[in-house]
Amino acid sequence: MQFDSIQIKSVEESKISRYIIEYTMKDWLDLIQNDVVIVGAGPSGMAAAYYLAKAGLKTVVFERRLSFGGGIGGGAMLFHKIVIESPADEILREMGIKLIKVEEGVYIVDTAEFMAKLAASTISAGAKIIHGITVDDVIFRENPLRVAGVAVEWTATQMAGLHVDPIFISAKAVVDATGHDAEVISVASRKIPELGITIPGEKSAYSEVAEKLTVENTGMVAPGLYATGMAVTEVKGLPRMGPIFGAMVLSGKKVAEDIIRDLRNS
Ligand code: 48F
Repeated sequence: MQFDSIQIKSVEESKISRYIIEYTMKDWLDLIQNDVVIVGAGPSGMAAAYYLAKAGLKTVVFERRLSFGGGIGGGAMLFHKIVIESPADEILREMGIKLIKVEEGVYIVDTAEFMAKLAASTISAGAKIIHGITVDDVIFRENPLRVAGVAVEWTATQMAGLHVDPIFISAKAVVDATGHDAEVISVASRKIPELGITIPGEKSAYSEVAEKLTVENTGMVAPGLYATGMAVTEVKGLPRMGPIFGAMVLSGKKVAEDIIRDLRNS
């Protein structure tokens, strides 16, 4: 490319604005109804979205922040490495993420590579990730009782403390992948007591058992509402595990498989 004689297409400001607004609105109209809404673009939420989208389900991830990866970026006390154990290494290999073997079945990954390639794989699989959106409530239906979607608001609006009503997004399944606070399940438990959800809260660290328990307890917590990742530990009263992330992506894969099965059976 010759930069001294380069011909750059000129685009008027009004056209830039028109294209952005037109195509954003097209997306939002499409986002109103989904097979699956995932709340949180951390490791469990993105792994779930990756497998759901690969299975052909219409999947959107709403992420409060303007970034991907949730707790991956912070690594361990800001050290930029995370531990992955088998069989989660198979998921990372599928996404082209480099692993350094430190002992049989135990690996070290680079946080930046983990975040970037997990996000890229999720988007390439066909999931939509929308940033800067906070989910602050769910939609429910009676007879039969079920969660049927979420209420969304701009994160910026919430941060400004403005009194603004949200808009509603429908889904056959809603996944709480919000991490330690299990924000979506907490609000559903508080505002729809008929769902019968009680939240014991996460326990202190016990990594050796926490990984297996988190994956085993991943799944539906009420009709239409699922937990993955650290939200599982909060909702099921399980110990935390710290900067070892195998269970996060395995939990994402398990919740995806549960939803695929449940939607096929319904
Ligand atoms: O916290 P996060 O990474 O959740 P995770 O997938 O993984 C947990 C690990 O990172 C780590 C750990 C593993 O040993 O302990 O903490 O369970 O990602 C959660 C994402 O959800 C977003 C939040 O910004 C983060 O990126 N989030 C949280 N609440 C909301 C939300 C909400 N109400 N609406 C939208 N996004």
